[in-house]
Amino acid sequence: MANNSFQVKLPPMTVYHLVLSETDLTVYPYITDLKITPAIGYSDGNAQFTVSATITDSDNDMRPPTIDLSSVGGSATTPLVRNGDKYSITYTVPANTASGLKTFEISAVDAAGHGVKSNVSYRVIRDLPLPISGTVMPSGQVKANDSMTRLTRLQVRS
Ligand SMILES: [Ca+2]
Repeated sequence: MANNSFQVKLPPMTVYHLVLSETDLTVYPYITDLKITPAIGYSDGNAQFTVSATITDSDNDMRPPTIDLSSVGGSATTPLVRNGDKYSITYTVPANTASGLKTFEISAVDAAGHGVKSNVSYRVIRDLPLPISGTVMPSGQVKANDSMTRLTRLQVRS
């Protein structure tokens, strides 16, 4: 040991528990600016969202980061698309996805087994189409046949 420095050579794909100083933590992958846009959408098969983040690793041994999209019918290890330090994925929510709040976990691991995870949430709303059948009234208005809808009057223009 010279100049307070030392080297630890670790085999890849092995998780080690090391006591690290604060300085050594910079060798871990690091996620910032994580966001999802938009954060809400219908399950009508047309809704898209984009997850983006800045992910860095100071000693450049990070493996490709992934996102778990299994709660919306995607792969649990969907790769993020890289553009420099920026990573993103645009995904279309499949039709008939169960409504509710979904959590997507972004995961970045490096060759030494140092890992970091971070979450974003997305709310899926079930699409309830309005009934389109109705009765044309003498006044020219349309009265919807479905009593469940609040659309009870609709002006018909020629
Ligand atoms: Ca690293």
